[in-house]
Amino acid sequence: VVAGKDLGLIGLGVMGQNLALNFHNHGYSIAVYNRTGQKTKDFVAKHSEIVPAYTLREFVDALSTPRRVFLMVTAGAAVDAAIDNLSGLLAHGDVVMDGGNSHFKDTERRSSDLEKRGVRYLGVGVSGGEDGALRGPCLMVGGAMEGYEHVSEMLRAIAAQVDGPCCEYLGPRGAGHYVKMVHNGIEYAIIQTIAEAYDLLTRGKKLSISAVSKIFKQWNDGELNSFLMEIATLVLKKSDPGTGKPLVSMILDRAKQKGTGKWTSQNALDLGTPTPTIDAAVTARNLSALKNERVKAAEVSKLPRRTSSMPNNFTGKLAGAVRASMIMSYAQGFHLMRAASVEYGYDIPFREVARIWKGGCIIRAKMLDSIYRAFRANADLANLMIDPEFAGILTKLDGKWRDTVRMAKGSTIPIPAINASLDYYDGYRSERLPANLIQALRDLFGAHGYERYDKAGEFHTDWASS
Ligand code: NBP
Repeated sequence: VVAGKDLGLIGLGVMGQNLALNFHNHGYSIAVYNRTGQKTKDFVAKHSEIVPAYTLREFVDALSTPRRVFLMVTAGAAVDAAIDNLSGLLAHGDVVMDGGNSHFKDTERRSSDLEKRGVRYLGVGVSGGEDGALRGPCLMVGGAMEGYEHVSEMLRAIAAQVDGPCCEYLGPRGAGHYVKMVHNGIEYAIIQTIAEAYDLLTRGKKLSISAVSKIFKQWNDGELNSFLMEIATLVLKKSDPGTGKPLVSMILDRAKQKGTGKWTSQNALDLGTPTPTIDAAVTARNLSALKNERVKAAEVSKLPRRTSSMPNNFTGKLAGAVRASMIMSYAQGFHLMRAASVEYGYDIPFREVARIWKGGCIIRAKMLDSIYRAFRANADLANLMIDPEFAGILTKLDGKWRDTVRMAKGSTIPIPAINASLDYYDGYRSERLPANLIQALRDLFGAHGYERYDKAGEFHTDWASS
């Protein structure tokens, strides 16, 4: 009798191939299937220890039962197609994992469909890109707990290891994909913040790109230590073989996106939770995409001559502003997850989210140690900025942050993320905001009523009468 394979993986794209190798390298036997059979042939020609299947029947028959199936296909219709083709071949108790960047609501729908047929479904957020997939990704798992128990050992084995495996069960149904979505929203916000720092240092302070790379390297050796800062230093160091110029200076300033940042902002609006730095980052990408319009507008409406020059101590101030904006990015992401945890009944363990984000994923950063401590001290922390450690850090950064925003405004260089972060910080800590006037205006034109400080209940005024 030939023993069934430990795991079956469907989808031999960039991520799927590397995950299959990662499972294999950790001692698990693997069968693979890909819609286009040639890709399977090419893959197993290089990796003969992995078992190919050319039909889904062959694939499911190759697996030990209850089966473990990992889908790594393009998010959206491809996941539904793969599940449709597979589900008739599965048995009660089998576990299906979706490792793609699926929208959490799709995962909710698929898990309820498959649970009805006795198949346990897990939405597994995978972060770390192709390198992470091979060497150790961060795995954010949501779905049926019984399903997780059947696969947790192998998922924890292939995950990055930083203070334990960077893999955790984060709640039922779409919880894992939800956390992955927010991870990507934070990623958008931090990338935008780093891009603004680069802009202020090159166009504002007129430093060379290689000088900025060195500054980023210093930052990365300190409190700003993070994967994104590290790769920013590498990117800025790279020269273009054709022109000899820094490669980044030859790259069109028009950013693309796959939508996970937008999903985060859309969901934050649905839940009524402010995520202004993430929203600003999504909007900045949309604005960058309007390259042709920007070029025309720059001809018609010239930006005023820059009046302020950046002082000598600007770089130190900017480091403070970048750190603060990064803290705000995490603060908004965790604040949003807290709202979602209640709204969708996920009961997300925030401390564990901070822990598993320390390794394998794109937003791994030194400050996650402090975030972990904050949620260990208070599992129900409303916002990172009221954690005593972060409150102290932000108080120290306040002056540098504000000076950076002021100087950027004088220089006409847009800093939507750093600016939105500061307004968020100030707004969240404002005991009083001008929403009293908003309430009064709504009551005047729409009789929407208002509440008062001195009396309980809803009030309405005939504003026109004297
Ligand atoms: P690729 O584009 O490299 O591969 C896509 C895979 O999906 C191929 O194996 C393709 O099969 C398969 N597929 C498609 Br398309 N339609 C299918 C269908 N109807 N039925 C079955 N299989 C189908 O993608 P990737 O970069 O490996 O990403 C896979 C997932 O992982 C995505 O959801 C992505 O968002 C997510 N992700 C990617 C990264 C990253 O850094 N790239 C990181 C984290 C998460 P074929 O060979 O027959 O076309």
